[in-house]
Amino acid sequence: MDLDVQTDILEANDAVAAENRRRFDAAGLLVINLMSSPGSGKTTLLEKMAAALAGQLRIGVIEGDIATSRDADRLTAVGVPAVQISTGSSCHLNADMISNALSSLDLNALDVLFVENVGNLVCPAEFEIGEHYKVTLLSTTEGDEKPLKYPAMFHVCSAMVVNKLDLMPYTNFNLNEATANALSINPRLAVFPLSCTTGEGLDAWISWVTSRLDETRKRQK
Ligand SMILES: Nc1nc2c(ncn2[C@@H]2O[C@H](COP(=O)(O)OP(=O)(O)OP(=O)(O)O)[C@@H](O)[C@H]2O)c(=O)[nH]1
Ligand SMILES: [Mg+2]
Repeated sequence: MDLDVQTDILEANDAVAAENRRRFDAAGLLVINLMSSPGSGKTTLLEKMAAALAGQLRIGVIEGDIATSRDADRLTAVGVPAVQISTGSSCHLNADMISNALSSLDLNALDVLFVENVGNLVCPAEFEIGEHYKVTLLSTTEGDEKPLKYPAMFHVCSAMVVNKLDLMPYTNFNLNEATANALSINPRLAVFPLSCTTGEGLDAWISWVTSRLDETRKRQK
């Protein structure tokens, strides 16, 4: 019985996600769902991208948090149109929440919409929101075994950003081990080691995003 209820919830969510995707495609928009543990650096990465892409790509953000509008405020402060969803008790964003937030954004005025999901490596992986790509962040302070402990997250994503490379010398995090662990779950995962603090590795990540935009636009034609 419980299983049926869960299946119904996911099916209803998928139908709204498909409608969200139609809206994104009609607006010629690339949508990337960013997911990670709390504090891995999702909002910081968005701030860095906003600075790096200013004048080249128009980015917008939907922020999902249990409470506060602090992350949306951080992006608004650097000139990015940002909408905050406060989920209350929910540990993930769902397609309905995204659909409602879209009315606060001018989709035709954007090239890439990033959705920052609620910080955790579990439930956000289960819910489609209509995005084109799912991306996870793993930071060097979290442990290189995390892909093995939270396999669903790494399985559903197209890319993994390994953030906080600048802190690696002070931890026991092994980048090769983390990469091998993630690829053992998902061999197609693109891996981007970087540091939001020093800027090392940001270029490769940004070119992955711009390539996905080109590819998505071709499919949308
Ligand atoms: N040393 C270092 N600190 C970083 C880096 N990236 C982010 N931080 C710091 O990590 C902390 C958390 O970063 P956030 O960007 O708020 O993390 P988040 O994933 O958005 O967190 P939630 O929204 O709570 O899930 C902040 O103090 C950042 O300044 C990095 O590359 N190196
Ligand atoms: Mg954040």
